[in-house]
Amino acid sequence: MTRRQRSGVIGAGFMGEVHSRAVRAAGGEVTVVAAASPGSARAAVDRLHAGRAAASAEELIAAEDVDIVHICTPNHLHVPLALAAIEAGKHVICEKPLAIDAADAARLTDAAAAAGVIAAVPFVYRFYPTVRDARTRVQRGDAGELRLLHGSYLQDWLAAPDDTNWRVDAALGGASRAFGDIGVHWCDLVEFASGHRIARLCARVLTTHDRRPAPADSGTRTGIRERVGTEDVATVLFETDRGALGSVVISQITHGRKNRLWFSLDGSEASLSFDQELPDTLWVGGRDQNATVFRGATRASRYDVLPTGHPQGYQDCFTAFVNDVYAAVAGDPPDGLPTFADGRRAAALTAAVLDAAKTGSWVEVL
Ligand code: NAI
Ligand code: SOE
Repeated sequence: MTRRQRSGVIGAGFMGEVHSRAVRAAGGEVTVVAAASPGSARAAVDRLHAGRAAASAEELIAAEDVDIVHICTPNHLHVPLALAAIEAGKHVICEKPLAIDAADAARLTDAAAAAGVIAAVPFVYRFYPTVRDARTRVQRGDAGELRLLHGSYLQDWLAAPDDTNWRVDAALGGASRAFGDIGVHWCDLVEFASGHRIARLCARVLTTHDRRPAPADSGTRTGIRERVGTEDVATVLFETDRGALGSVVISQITHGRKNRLWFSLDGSEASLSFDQELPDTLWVGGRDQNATVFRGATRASRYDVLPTGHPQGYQDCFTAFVNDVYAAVAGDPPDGLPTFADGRRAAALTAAVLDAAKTGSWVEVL
């Protein structure tokens, strides 16, 4: 019998919990957890169903009973922790954004390749079966030639002036917030489903609240209102390497929209549209009739784990992602696994958006 994969989870917030549930559902075990302090790691052991707490992230990385290091911390810690894990010869799952600087993302990608470890980034929206269905339809030619790729990723959790989080602070989250935090998911998903690559873009960004309370994790006193250096909104116009046009609106201040990642791929024969808040269906638009296609109705994939009509969701995507990481570790990397190369691509897109917004020019995505 093969041994269960042993995961070590660094960071015990929203993602630490989601990763831990996914590890268990994928048949692995969380042997060790590390958090911001030894005390918060001990407090997280039961919540994450972990074997034990490590006193620090470094101790977890060095632990003999950790095969895969999951980095679920604020963004500024991703590079040093991922590098340490790679140097220790561990497989790594590092949360997005892989790095808050494009050069660092490239350095990490090269280091992982040189070490020969599995290095993945949870662009998990790829794991909705309806997204895979859209991708298959595009590859099969059902939509014809794609001409227009468009959509939005809208949230409202930072809509009020008193809303705050470590992501607001550029030193912890990166110089781009709305695009770097959620715009990268949209671009990854649309490039994945369409097969196109964003070749050049122009962009505008907007900061709607110029001061917000300092987040607790920033090391400054909570309650003090600090100047905000990161954007709440980004709009991007782009052209792809295969001649399509596109646009996307990214916002964290749109009242009523919680996690509305929506895209439409418009081709010469059909349009395909996906909404993350209603992920069990894919909309297929035709000249004479439209169809709402249920997940699993026409072609069940390995990602369909429940019968049609029993909704699958976000946590299922994470389970599928960890499952595929485990398959890659076992020597059989599945098609579509998001890797550090995809994290590097996201960092390049983020750098291009910031550059385009600053200069007001079209920017080539490197
Ligand atoms: P969070 O604020 O809920 O949790 C962050 C955790 O990191 C906290 O438990 C904090 O105590 C811990 N931490 C802080 N400093 C640490 C240190 N030095 N060592 C160990 N732990 C430390 O944040 P959340 O939402 O869980 O985000 C974490 C990461 O996951 C971010 O990079 C974010 O961009 C990414 N994320 C990705 C998602 C996806 O769909 N792939 C969804 C949500 C977040
Ligand atoms: C907050 O905007 C957040 O949790 C992002 O950090 C995630 O990447 C996104 O999947 C959901 O929203």
